[in-house]
Amino acid sequence: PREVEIAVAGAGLMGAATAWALARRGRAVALLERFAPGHDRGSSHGSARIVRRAYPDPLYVAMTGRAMALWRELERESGERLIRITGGLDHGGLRDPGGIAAVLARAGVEHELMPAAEAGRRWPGLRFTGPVLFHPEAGTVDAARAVAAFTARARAAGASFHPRTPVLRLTPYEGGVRLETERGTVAARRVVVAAGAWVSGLAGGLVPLPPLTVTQQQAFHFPRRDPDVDWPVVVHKDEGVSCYSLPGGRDGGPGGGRKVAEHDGGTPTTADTRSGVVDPAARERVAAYVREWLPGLEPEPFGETSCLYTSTITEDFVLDREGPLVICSPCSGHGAKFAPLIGELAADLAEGAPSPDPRFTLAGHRAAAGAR
Ligand code: PYC
Repeated sequence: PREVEIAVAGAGLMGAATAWALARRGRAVALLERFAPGHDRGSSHGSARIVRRAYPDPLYVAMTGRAMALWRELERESGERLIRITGGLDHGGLRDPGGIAAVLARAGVEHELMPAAEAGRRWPGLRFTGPVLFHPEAGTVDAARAVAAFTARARAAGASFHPRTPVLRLTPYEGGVRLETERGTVAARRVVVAAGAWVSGLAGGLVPLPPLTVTQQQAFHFPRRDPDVDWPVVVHKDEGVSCYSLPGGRDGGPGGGRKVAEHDGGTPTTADTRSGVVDPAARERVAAYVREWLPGLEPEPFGETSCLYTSTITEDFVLDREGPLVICSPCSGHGAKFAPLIGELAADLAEGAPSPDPRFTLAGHRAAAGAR
């Protein structure tokens, strides 16, 4: 078989970022993708994902800072504008804006906590009922362009890229892993499995993965009543509400409207059996949310799309190595903003470093699952 030092299975955001990180370090990398470059079957397509610093957990806040520096590096290297800063709003009792504000204060991240009435004055077109957290270092990342930029920079640094090359089986052996693909067999010293919803099929029989759920999520694009007015990205969580919204469309142009979706509320599925058909009940719930909470939008969506979440019970990432296999999935629906950092961390794991945090390890996830 053909030999490579490190193979990366999956060229979505995480896999392409990992290939970039490894190739920049001078590693011989092959990046394998089962579908066409930039396909829409997984979790990395479309133009808009949220980037934000606001997390209730200091570990993630610190990671957002490191990720943002790497996004800027990718922008500089690629000459592409990928990040659009809009600021971010967090509200709703279950989002606990005050608790997040305290975490941001300790981390030295600029923010403002304000009453609902003040937020309503500042951002007419959005509705609030409780305290609102604003932080300026939030916005959107263009996911599809980011995948293309990671892949192009990885190739420029020497990585080989193999789209339409499904990995059928991984077989670890002393000193490496054999990858059987639809286009032949590859031997690699290490394999990074960044396969998103395909992770169980590829690695489930080889490493003790924690319980994972795959859901098809649906997102909707609504017209803004005034195309000249848009708002920060919003995360809203309360009893019966778990929605986010952000400027949609490439570069936030007027045609993009606003993307609105539920974070919870996905339809359980699998990578290979998901329908891609948008759940009409989700469309109705999101339109009702828009009517109640986003009066600056027309409540009829003009576009809709679906993608996959692959989630752990705690929504912590899985980033660990077992023998020659690095597991760099899943990202539980909130990983896109971390992609260049996750690429660095997966590259570290492939080079022999330990997992960056016990919560991201396979054992940590199993313990968390057992404790529930
Ligand atoms: O990370 O903010 C986020 C997010 C919202 C919905 C999916 N991810």
